[in-house]
Amino acid sequence: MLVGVIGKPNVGKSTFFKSATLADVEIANYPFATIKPNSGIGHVRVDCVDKEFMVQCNPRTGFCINHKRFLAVELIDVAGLVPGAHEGKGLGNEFLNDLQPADALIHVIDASGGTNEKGEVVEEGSYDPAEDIRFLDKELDMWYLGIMKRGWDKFARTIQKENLNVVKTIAKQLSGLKVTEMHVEDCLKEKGLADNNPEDWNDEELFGFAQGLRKKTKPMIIAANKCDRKVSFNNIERLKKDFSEYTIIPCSADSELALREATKSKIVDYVPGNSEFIMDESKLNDKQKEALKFIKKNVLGLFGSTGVQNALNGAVFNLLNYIHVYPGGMNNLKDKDGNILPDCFLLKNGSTALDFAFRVHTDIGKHFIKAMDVKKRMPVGKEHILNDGDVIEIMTAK
Ligand SMILES: Nc1nc2c(ncn2[C@@H]2O[C@H](COP(=O)(O)OP(=O)(O)O)[C@@H](O)[C@H]2O)c(=O)[nH]1
Ligand SMILES: [Mg+2]
Repeated sequence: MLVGVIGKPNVGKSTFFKSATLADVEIANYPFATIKPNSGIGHVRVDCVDKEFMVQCNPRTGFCINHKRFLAVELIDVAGLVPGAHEGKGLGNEFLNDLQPADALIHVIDASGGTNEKGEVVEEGSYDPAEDIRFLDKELDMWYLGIMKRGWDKFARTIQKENLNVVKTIAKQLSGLKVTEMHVEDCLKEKGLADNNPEDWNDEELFGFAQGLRKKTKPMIIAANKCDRKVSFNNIERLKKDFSEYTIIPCSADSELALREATKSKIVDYVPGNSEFIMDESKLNDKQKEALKFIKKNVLGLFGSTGVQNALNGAVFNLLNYIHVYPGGMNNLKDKDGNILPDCFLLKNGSTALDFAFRVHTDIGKHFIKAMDVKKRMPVGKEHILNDGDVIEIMTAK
C-alpha cells in the first residue's frame, strides 16, 4: 500500500513526511522492493492484540510500545503542486506521475493561510486555505482526464469495432492509476454511462467519468497543517463546515517532528499519536522546555494530538478500509525462533480467511484446508470474513 503526501510548496509536506517516517527501527527488513529517494516507511497505529493475550509481542517489522503496534506503510513525498500542474506548470506533470501508484492521498494544506497559491510566503491569515482544496481537486481531475483523453477517440473506436468489453478494456488501460474493473463498473453506473458507447460520450461525460474514477482510486484526507499557529483554529473550523465530504485533520507536522526527535535523543517520552508526553526537565535547556510546553498547550491541549498519526491512520483505515490481522497458533503465538506474534498484516475489509492465507504465503493459500479463529477458538472456512484484530491459524495440506 502506498500513501502519497501532496500539496502546494511550503505547506509542510516534507516536514510531515520526515516526522511520519522518523522511527527508531531497522528498515532493511521491510518487504518493499526499492525505496526511491522521496519514499519512506511510515506506520499506522493499532491496538496490539498482545494485550488481550497478556504477552509482549516481538514484531519482525514495525514496533510495539505499550501495546500500541505500529505497522509499516509506504509513503511518498511528492514535490509541490501548483495551479496548472496538469498542464506542466512547475514540473507538475512529472510530480503527478509520481502519484500514479498511490492508493490514497494526504493533502497537506497550510491552515494558517500564510502561503499563497504558488506556495510563496505571505502574511498569515491573508490567504484562504479553502482555495488549496479546490485547486488541488481540480488538478487531480484534470490530470485523470488528460490521461484518459490521450488517444481516447481511437481507443473508443477500437472498443466499438472489435466489440471489446468496455469495463475490462478501460480498467486495463488505466491500471497504472490503480483503477480496477470494479471501479470502472461502479463509476459507469453512477454516471449513467453503463449503456452508452464510449465513442458517444461528450466532454462533460468524459470529465465526470474521469473525476469519478479519481475520487475512487485516489481517496484523500486533508491534513490542516500548522495548526499550532493561532490563526489556524478558526480556519480549520470553517474548512470542516465547508468541506464536509472530506475528513479534515488538524495537524502540526513541526510538533510531531520535534517530539519524535526529542524521543530519539531520550529527553522526551512520547508515543506517536498520543495526546501527551513526558519530558525529563533535568536534561532540557530553557528553549527546549519552552518549545515543548508550547506543543503541550497549543497543539496537544487544543487538538488532542499532533494529527500526523491520525492523518495516516485515517488514510489507511477510514479511506481505504483496511483491517489488521495476525497469524498465530491455537497452542502457541510464537514462531520457530520464539518470537511472539511476529507478523501482522494489513488487509482490505471484507478479506476472507483464504485471502489472508495467500497474503501470508502463496503456498499456504494453495494448500489451505481450514483456519482457526484463535481468539474465539473456533474453526472457520475459506470464505469466512475476517475482523479487525483477528488472530488466525491456517491449517494446510502439507
Ligand atoms: N508553524 C508551523 N510551521 C510548519 C509546520 N510544518 C512545517 N512548517 C514550516 O513550513 C515551511 C515549509 O515546510 P516544508 O516541510 O519544507 O514544506 P513543503 O514545501 O510542503 O515540503 C518550513 O519553514 C517549516 O518549518 C507546522 O506544523 N507548523
Ligand atoms: Mg518539500
